[in-house]
Amino acid sequence: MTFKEKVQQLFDEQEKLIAKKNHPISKTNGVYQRYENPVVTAEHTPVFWRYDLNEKTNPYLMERIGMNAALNAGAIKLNGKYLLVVRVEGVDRKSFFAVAESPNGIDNFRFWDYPVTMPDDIIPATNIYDMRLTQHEDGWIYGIFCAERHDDNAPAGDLSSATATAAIARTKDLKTWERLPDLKTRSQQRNVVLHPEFVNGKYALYTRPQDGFIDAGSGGGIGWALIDDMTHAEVKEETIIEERLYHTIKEVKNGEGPHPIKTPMGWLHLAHGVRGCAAGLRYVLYMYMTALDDPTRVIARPAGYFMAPEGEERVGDVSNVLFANGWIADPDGKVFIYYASSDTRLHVATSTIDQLVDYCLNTPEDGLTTSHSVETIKALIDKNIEIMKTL
Ligand code: M1P
Repeated sequence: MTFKEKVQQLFDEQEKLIAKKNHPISKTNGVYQRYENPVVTAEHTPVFWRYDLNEKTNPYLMERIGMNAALNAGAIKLNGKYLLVVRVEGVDRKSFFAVAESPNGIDNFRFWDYPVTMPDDIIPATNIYDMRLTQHEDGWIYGIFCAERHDDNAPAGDLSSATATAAIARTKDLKTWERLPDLKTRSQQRNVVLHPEFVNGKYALYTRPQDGFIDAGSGGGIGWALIDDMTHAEVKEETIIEERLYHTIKEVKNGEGPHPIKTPMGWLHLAHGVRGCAAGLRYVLYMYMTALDDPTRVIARPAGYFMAPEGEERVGDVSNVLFANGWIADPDGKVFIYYASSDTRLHVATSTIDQLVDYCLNTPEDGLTTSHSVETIKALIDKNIEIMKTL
């Protein structure tokens, strides 16, 4: 094969991958629908990001810049297109943002030609990732993401200790970004999300206070803070609205996913919960709802997880993880949930606002003990035994 033919083959294979139709899998639990193929993987990143296509400088047609994973994406619909701000991680372990665009939200995701140039003019970070996008009623699209830096207070020789802060940028088109100062808080923060509306005339943030880079420690769960000015954002007061609890799926940590969706019945929230087990940490997705007139008041807490890793989703760079920081609600009520599995690849699941509200309002709460769980199951059996007689 000539060099030119080999290059053509690379492009052809990638085109086949991108154009592959994505079909719903036959199994569903009535709440959401999974799809056969991941929507974005490292292989979806353009060939011309990875290969030097000049025969003179790359006679063996080697991949010069490897991509390791494509995961945790913020999501937004703009001008009729489904857009993901994907966390792409290179083989050098650095994550960066890149926009992938699809006409239908479930397949044909194609990266824009260049990754995002995120201004680094405030305090440079070593690594950035996991952007939550919010089209705020002030007219800007905000991206809040984690900025990771080495912890210079760590003992000499400790090259692993790091700090996590919430970095903030805003844009109108996902192309040009204005970087704003990182969020000022007393503790480290990850999983910070901007609520789409003003509350009492202020910006409102979902926070996730944590003692260390990994350890939530005394951080009690998902917090809430009102902010005067996003250009100098500072958390002066933070209240926990969605707690971590013993022997639940969110015992070790939790964190807000994308910003909540407004429905006539309340705000729909998607979050992740983490528990420890012999295999390490297990990350699952869960949902809750808050009141329309007071987004800090939880009105529905369905027990347990909404989605957990299944099949190939269980295995990857960080196995046993589902993580979501992007979803899109269409005007007809269809909801596209973009979730990453095992910090490796990105998938979509679809549902509707009606189904998700029904799930939240009618799934029993976690009674927090085995006895309560058994009583809840027995109540359903009693009801069903009567129904089954009529079938
Ligand atoms: O590895 C799983 C996830 O771990 C972190 O999430 P959290 O801050 O809730 O522990 C993040 O690094 C996230 O990117 C990653 O997917």
